[in-house]
Amino acid sequence: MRIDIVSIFPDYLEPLDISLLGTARRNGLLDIRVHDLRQWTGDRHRTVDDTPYGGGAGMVMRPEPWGQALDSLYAPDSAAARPHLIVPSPGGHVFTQDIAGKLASEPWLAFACGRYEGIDERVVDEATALMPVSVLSLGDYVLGGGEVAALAMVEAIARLVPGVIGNEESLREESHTGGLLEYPVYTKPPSWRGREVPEVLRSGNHPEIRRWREQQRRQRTAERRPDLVPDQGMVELTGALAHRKDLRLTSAQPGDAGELLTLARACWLPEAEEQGSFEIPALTEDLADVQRWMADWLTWVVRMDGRIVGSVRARRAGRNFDIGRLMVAPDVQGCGLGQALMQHAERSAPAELTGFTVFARAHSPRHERLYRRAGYRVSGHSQFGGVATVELFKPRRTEAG
Ligand code: JFB
Repeated sequence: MRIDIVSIFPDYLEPLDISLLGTARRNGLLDIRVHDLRQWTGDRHRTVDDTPYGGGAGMVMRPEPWGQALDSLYAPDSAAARPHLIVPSPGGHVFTQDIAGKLASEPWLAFACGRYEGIDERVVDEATALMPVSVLSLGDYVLGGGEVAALAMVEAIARLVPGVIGNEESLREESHTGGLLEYPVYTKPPSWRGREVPEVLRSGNHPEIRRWREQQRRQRTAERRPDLVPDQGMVELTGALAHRKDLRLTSAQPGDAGELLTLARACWLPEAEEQGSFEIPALTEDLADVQRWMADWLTWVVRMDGRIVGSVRARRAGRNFDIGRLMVAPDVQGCGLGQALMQHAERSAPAELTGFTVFARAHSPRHERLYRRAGYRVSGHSQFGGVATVELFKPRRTEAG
């Protein structure tokens, strides 16, 4: 594979002489050529930057030297092969292992490393007319220029080129990671500074070791990279909302407590006004209360654009499933989300339970309608902090009907 890298700091790319890639270069597996952009300037001061049109801070890389660089890489009138140009940019598509794998099968790559505020946009437009171009970002943080990104991308790509890594076995293992983080690794000594290597790894029990490593990978991924866990705890919404691809029903996570508290305030403050009393547990509790009860209840949340717009909790109470804290954000009320959450809670009841119970404020036509429609009937009356409440019950419909 040939790789051309253009930069105003060619020394920045010197690490490519070391270790794995250095060896591959010396073996002739990689033909990496680093170029100083300034050789393609025409003026006495070898200027590569100028002030931005439209104003604003910083400088922008002039297009002319980049044009010369492109022309020298790829003769516009020849039918010869052309490189795939990669432009590192904080505004690019995020570079992934998938992209690295695709680029590893290209015979020729070129990297345009910018500095300052970036390169005049017309350079990318011009290059796109001449060759395949990918504008790629290393990740969501700000670097000072494209060189470090090019180093990282070249290393990730080149190690996938057949022969660059001596031991192809390690590549095969990586490709089998299935979107999970790797398990923790240990070597000798078995005890170091009072810290022991996990017993299971020294047991010689290989099925057991495999299970332990899988479990570590899942636990690590959930904890460190929840974004990698596809649709974590994702549950199907049913009924009227089944088609709503923008609503995501999942189990609540401990980190949701704050948002649930906020939603509770938004949902129950109008209730308090209606009943003329703030004596509503859902309204008076604090964050620690929410965190405490979340540990004892099954709680589900529905998200829309990342924000929690609905929630319900439930737990076993004798032979019944006690369902409560049904909440729907004020701006999403009236579309059937409350019903859908009730249904979901009911479906989640353990098989041996025979009925569902909910508590509600008495004399609230809105609640009565919602629960009657869902099949609940008043089964008892009580007082809660001077407020009349009702208990509602619904027998579980058996499979037989
Ligand atoms: C890449 C760069 C700059 C504009 C320009 C050229 N993940 C990444 N963060 N930053 C870069 C990157 C990648 N890939 C990156 C090329 C250039 C940053 N700069 C500096 C900073 C902020 N906004 C110039």
